Amino acid sequence: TLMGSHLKTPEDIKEFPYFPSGTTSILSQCLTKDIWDQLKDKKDKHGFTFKQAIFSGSKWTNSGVGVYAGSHDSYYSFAPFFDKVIYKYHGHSKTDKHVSDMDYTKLNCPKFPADEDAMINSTRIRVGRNLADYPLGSCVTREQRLEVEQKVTSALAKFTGDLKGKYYSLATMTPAEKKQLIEDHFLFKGGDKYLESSFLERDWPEARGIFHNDAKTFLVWVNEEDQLRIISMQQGSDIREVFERLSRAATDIEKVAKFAHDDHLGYITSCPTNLGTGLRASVHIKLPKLAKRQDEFEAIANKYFVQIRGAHGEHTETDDGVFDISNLRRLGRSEVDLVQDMYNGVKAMIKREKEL
Ligand code: ADP
Ligand code: DAR
Ligand code: MG
Repeated sequence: TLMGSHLKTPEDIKEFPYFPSGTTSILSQCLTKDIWDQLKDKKDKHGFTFKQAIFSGSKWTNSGVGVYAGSHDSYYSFAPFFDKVIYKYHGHSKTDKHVSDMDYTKLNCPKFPADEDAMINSTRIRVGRNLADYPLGSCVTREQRLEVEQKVTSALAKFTGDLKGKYYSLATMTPAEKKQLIEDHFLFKGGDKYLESSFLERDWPEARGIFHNDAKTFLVWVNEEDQLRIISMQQGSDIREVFERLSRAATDIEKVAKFAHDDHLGYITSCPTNLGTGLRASVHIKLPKLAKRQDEFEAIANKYFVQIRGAHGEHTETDDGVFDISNLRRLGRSEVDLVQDMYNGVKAMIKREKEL
């Protein structure tokens, strides 16, 4: 499909962006002429422009969403637009409140029986967080990004027990070390064109890195799409153990770092799809029979509000019948509810797979 890929910078968006017929991005569904006229020359309080916010989806018209905020204030300076995006993706209206709850004892996720456990390679739960006193990744200066790295890594250096670990800067890591960490699904990939066109890859790889404990069951990505991605993961299907470790780690970090947050949007993130909890809980699961029945596979995903991704993450195709199944919802429901969403969706897929 014809993309807006001729656009080199946000200022190249001279008039209402061109979306080819068949474009389905949330940007194309929410940007109306009058919103364009209202916001086209507007900036948020950090100087982040509306055109910067919509540049990714204007350039890559095949985006699913296509918009990124430059700061907490973007969501309010560009409210006529972001309110529609947030309602479209989350069903969360202007007056709705977000209440978090990371109490893992409330989970109703009985252990998978042996035959189902055998289908699940690994479990991972992550939350996105950003520091309250800085703009978001799309708008930070080089100096600010280095300060964020310094604050986050010095907080993590104090962790003890099973959360004790080490920080590995992307700038000093060898290509072989980086390749291994990515192949083992521990480290983010660079060169994502959507992130690149949202200004999140500026000065790459400076001030980016990964903290992890020796067991690589607790990891923190620094300055990828969000300033922190706090991750708990392990082989197997013990969702409760993974969630317990994540809620403990996120709570410990929040004792020493103030996260951007408000009672309407919850935790503030670069992409509006991650607002609220910033939580994505996933399993890597083998579903070879469902893989051959895409319609049925997607029908179950839709019914249970779960998303199907490839085994190497977003925008990747799955290679060997292994799928990344995760909660779709992020905002307006608690972290416990969303882990429960993933569990319920996975149980429904397993049930169907076993019948085929
Ligand atoms: P996120 O939304 O957390 O950034 P991505 O889709 O960008 O997730 O993928 C990030 C990395 O996490 C990829 O390497 C992906 O393979 C890995 N990953 C996601 N879920 C799991 C899982 N359940 N087990 C192992 N690795 C996972
Ligand atoms: N490339 C963006 C991704 C949207 C949701 N995923 C995130 N935030 N990683 C798109 O609009 O498709
Ligand atoms: Mg990602």
